[in-house]
This record gives sequence, C-alpha cells and structure tokens, in this order.
Amino acid sequence: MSMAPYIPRVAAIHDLSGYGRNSLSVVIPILSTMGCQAVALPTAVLSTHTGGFEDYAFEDLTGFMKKAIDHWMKLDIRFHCVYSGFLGSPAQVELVSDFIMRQREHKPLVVVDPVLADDGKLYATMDMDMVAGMKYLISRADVVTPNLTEASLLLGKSYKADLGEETLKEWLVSLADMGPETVVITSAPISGKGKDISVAAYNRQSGHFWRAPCVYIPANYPGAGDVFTSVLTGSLLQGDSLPVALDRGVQFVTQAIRASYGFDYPRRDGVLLERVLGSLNGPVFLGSYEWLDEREV
Ligand code: PXL
Repeated sequence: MSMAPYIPRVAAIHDLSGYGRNSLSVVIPILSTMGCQAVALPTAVLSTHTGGFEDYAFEDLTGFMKKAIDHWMKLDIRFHCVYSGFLGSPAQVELVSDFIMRQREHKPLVVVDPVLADDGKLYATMDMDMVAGMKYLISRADVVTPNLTEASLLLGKSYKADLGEETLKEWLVSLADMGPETVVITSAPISGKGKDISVAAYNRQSGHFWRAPCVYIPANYPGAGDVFTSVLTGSLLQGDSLPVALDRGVQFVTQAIRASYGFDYPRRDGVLLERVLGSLNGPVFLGSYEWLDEREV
C-alpha cells in the first residue's frame, strides 16, 4: 500500500472578496472541512463582494494567474478537481480553459460555476463578453451549476422565474448539449408549489433527472450559490452519487440560512457559515431528493 496521503486536491479558481461570505472565503473552509485540499487561484481581490456594496476596491489578477499556473505546471502539481467560479475578466476564460487542458491527463473532475448574474440581472462586473466566455468554458466542464438566470443567459433565452417542469428539463438537456455531462440548475421554481424552489439536475450519460426541493425561506444571501457548489463538489470528491451530493448541498445551504435568518443583520454580510460549518463533518442524513424521470439514452 502506498504511504502517500489520498486527499483530493482542488484548484479553487475564484475571487477573494475580503468582507463577504462568498467565493474563496467560503470555498476554502467548506472544502477543508470536507477533507479536501483547497489550492487557491484567486482571480481578483476585492474589499467586499459586489452585491449590495458600493465603491468596492477591485484588483484583477489575470497576470498573476498566468504566472501561478505556469509555476504549478513546473512543479508538476496534479489536481483531482478543477473548480472555477467568479472570473475577473474574459481573458481569464482562456487561462482556465488552457489549465484544464494541461491537467486533462490526470482526469480531474472539472466543476464550472458560471457566476454571472442572479434574479434576472448581471452582477456589477459582468457583461455579455463574460457570458460568451462562460458559454465556452462550460463546454470544458464535467459539472456546471448555473442558477436560473445564468442558465437563461448561457442558453440565450429570456429569463422567466417560473418555467414549468418540462421547460426546465429542456434547459437542463440543452445545457448538457453544450458539453458538460452533468448540469445542475439552482433556484429553480417548483410549479404549483408557491414559492418553493429546488435544485434540478440532469446527467447525460444515465439520462436521469433529479431534484432536491428546499422549503422557501424569504431571504436571499449573497454567496449562497458558492456555498452550495462547494458542498456539491466536496461531496462528489468524497465519492457520493449525484443525487446525494445535491441533497447535501441543499440541506447545508438551508441549514446555513436558517441559522442566519432569525438574526437582524444586513443580508449582504452573507450566511453565518461559522455557525454551521462543523456539521459538514457529521454523519450524512439524506432528506429529500427525488427521482424525476429519465430520458432514453
Ligand atoms: O457569489 C458570487 C460572487 C462572487 N464574487 C463576487 C461577487 C459575487 C456575487 O455578487 O460579487 C465578487
């Protein structure tokens, strides 16, 4: 037996938004708690995230990223996973895509969270060039996790909060047709269930659709999507199946929002991750995922 440790090593390609519980500030603690080595490749540094703060300081790190990737390649560092999120400029798409190709022989799990927008609106630093870049980048991914707004932008469809189950499935399949084997759409409404939302997923190889429903909590916290995708990624790297990984992601985000919602503080400060992080270490109780349907493959 080899004495080298087996710890999944993840290239975590996100920004560092100093004051804010999002991006690397949540990706690193979640992956570490789930037993993965998070190797950070910051895409930009900010004083705060861009959701609800003005006049934030923003430094793009495209030049640094190139040097860091070249250094890692020279050291022959091999990654079990490449996980990208918020990118600072369209030029970074090329760098990340090139890095994925250079790691290909080690067969990393490539997770791309195409961070662009939410609630029908682009984030402050995003534009249609970044949308075009993300369309290209998802073609290199194994797993993608757009929210409903990002899914509409990637597909060039108009954003609609209530799609209906059949259209949601069409969107999942169309995104999979763009390259990724697994597509997860977050914040997808459940038709006929009031304000309840769910996370819906499709795997092209099996033809299965899955859904993990979440009870509605009237609170939108910036960074919740980063929390979800980080738990999903950690879970897949622990060897869980797709529906179990969805379920764990949904349950953890729900728990984090519940731990936060009863307190009076600005939502822009994000969920109280510090209060719930430890539960990622505990035994897994599977709550709620549903098998939706399957397609002929
Ligand atoms: O959580 C996504 C995200 C990541 N990074 C920055 C952001 C946001 C969302 O607003 O502003 C800088």
